Amino acid sequence: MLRSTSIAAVAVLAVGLSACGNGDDGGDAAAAGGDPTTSIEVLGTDSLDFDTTAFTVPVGEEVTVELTSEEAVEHDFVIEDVDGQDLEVVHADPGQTETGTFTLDDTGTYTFFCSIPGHRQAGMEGTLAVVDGD
Ligand SMILES: [Cu+2]
Repeated sequence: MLRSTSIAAVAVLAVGLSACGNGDDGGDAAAAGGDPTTSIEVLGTDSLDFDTTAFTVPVGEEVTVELTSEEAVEHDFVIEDVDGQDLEVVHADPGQTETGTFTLDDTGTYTFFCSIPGHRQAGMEGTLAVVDGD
């Protein structure tokens, strides 16, 4: 009797854990990219990196992206597959800071990248988590 009771308890615990994992995408994303923000600042470096590669933004709200390109190389900030198309938010020439905006109407995890040829392949991409603002 004792044995079957503890097996049942383990089963309940396992169900609880997996339910939590399935419903917690927003929480995981927030942990990766911090609290939701409507103001993103990102630096594209001359060595073909973004200085920050994870952001969390609220769904349905306008988000401002301030992109700075370091001295020698131009960069842009493109969100992959927004309603089936890549969305270019902002482009900055070398040494310039430019601002663009976007609004995403569906929660989920998107990928952003730099579309200048070769840059994404060099590592210029990151994760954009879109979460319920609450
Ligand atoms: Cu770039």
